Amino acid sequence: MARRFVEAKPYAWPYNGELHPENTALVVIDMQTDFCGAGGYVDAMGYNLSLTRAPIEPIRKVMATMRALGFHIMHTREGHRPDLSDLPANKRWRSRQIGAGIGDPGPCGRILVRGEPGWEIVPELIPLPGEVVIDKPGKGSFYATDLELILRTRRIDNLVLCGITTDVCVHTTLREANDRGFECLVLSDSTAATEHGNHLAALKMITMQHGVFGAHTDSGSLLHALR
Ligand code: C5J
Repeated sequence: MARRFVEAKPYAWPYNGELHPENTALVVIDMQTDFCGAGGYVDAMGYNLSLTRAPIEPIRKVMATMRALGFHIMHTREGHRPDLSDLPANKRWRSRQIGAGIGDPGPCGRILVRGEPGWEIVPELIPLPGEVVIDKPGKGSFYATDLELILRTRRIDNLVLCGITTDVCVHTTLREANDRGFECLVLSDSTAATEHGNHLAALKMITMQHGVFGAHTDSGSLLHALR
């Protein structure tokens, strides 16, 4: 098969040009109402929702194209069991200090609890039947989930990462994936942080050491390469 590269920083991605629907997954991280909807967790903390909502449209476009081309599409949701047995006490305590207690009631139901309205993926990015959805109790998508098993079983080498937030769940997942040998690309306009400076810093970190965690580009460059 012909080799194909995406223009990216700091190197044309993937490193070996082996970019195919069979070996590549789009991983859409935590695009839930709790992170980008009115009345959710991020809103309750007082952060600017326009930042975390900005990736919705670029992700929608990339997902539509990658679906049509037959790439693997995967979604993650951060959330806890209703009995909170998987919620570390320090995570709960910290969230309560900022007025958005995980497990406490809010306008979108109990914050970050599985099955509640706020925990659902936003309507624009609803998974299709059959797409993998990973429920995770932490920031990384590998910790305490079967994501790695699914990726290895499907022989997936490349991960295109997008979603919320650049500096927390996207970066944690990126680092977990990179250490496991997956070749990662972050879509810079399809991810956002609760502070724009953190978003920029998180992208810059990727480019150190000639791509210490992989590479980043925007959705337009990826779509151009897939044409
Ligand atoms: C956070 C996330 N920021 N999905 N979660 O708590 O990034």
